[in-house]
Amino acid sequence: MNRQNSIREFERAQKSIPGGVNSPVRAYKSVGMPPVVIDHAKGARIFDIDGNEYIDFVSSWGPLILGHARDEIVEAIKKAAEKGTSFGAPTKIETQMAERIVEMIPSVESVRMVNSGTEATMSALRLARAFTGRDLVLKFEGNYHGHADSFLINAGSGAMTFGVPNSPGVTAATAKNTLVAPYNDLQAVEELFAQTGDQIAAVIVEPVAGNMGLVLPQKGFLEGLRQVTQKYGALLIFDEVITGFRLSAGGAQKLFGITPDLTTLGKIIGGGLPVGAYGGRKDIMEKLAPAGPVYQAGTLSGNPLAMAAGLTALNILNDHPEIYDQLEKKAIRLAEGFRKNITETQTQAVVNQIGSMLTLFFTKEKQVTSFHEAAASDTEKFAAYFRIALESGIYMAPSQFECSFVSDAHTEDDIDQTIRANRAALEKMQSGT
Ligand code: HOZ
Repeated sequence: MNRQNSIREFERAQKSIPGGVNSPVRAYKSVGMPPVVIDHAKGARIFDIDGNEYIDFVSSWGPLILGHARDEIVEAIKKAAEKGTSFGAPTKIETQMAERIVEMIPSVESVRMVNSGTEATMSALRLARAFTGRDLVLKFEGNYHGHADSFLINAGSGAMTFGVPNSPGVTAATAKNTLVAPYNDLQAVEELFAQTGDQIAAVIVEPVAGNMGLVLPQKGFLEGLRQVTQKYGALLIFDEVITGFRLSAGGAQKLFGITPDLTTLGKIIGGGLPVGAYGGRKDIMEKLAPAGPVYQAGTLSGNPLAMAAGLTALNILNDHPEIYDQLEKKAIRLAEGFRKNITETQTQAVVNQIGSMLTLFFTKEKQVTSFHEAAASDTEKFAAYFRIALESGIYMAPSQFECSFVSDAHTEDDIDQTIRANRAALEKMQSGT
């Protein structure tokens, strides 16, 4: 594929944007090539500025569960824009949005809109600390909760991809209030609680980890977190920025039947526009200003365009629960196709999948259930695979430590084409050509 325009554009971007990108993984550094610069997208297809077409499994890193530029969402944004783009004042649509979320997410009784997942987790932590009167937060290795200081400790996603899980600039004073346990290791959590349980304000967890590649919670892990937090009077925060409205209409918490105290949301909730939210038990949420003393604010929070896009997406998902079965069927077909190819080409790799999320790990391990197993992946092999797949028109996240997302717009043909491309890529890699 000719990508001369992308190369030129990225060179230009580096002169005025740090690293040429507005979010690190987009720079493609870990896959050893310049990034593809996007022109437009529709449905499951994305097009670069050289006119190349790809089947998209990035889905804007998760938000586009209904595919790109879904007609109903584009229409809703247009209509909203005609009425004004921002008021910094209450609107009807933000209440409709809150009501929709409260209806869909079992544990959410009250919800505050913000502009990103980072804002949601940062604000939820402040609220948890204020509510409990405690300072410590416990997070998990390889979980990523946005880029607020308290969470950039052993963090996943771009922090893991670029080997900066503990970012410079986070003070030692902040870092000492973040405890870290291995994901899926309940015993380690119980030991930390036994030592300092009376000082832990909250445990924050991705109920299904999507930022070290896809790693599923092992049986009893989430239940155990619920029990230990309850025992010690700490809050349980589910970071459902990725899993919210993706693994089910009620997120991972509905799928696994666990009720967290607070939930953070992002991505799908904005229908492709920048939205985040945090919500949960009313007695906790009522501590937020102006109802209570915990301050958090935002000029663009509840922005009418973002609310219009997000509410339209959530309404479609709420009215068409069959979408979730269809998404899962397509993702299973993809995962099984990959697994068959892996076996037949004798490639050392593991495929993790749940609902519409999937990661292909290039690893000697037999399974990937922990941060260490994920981190042991062969990132060079992944990079080689990524480049071959891209060349054959498959657009996936340029890092071993992210997920692929299946959307409502993917057809069975798209899935089968991707399985064939995967086969060809694995064969090419095995033959060393
Ligand atoms: N942290 C995001 C993926 N988990 C990256 C988002 C982006 O680069 O747009």
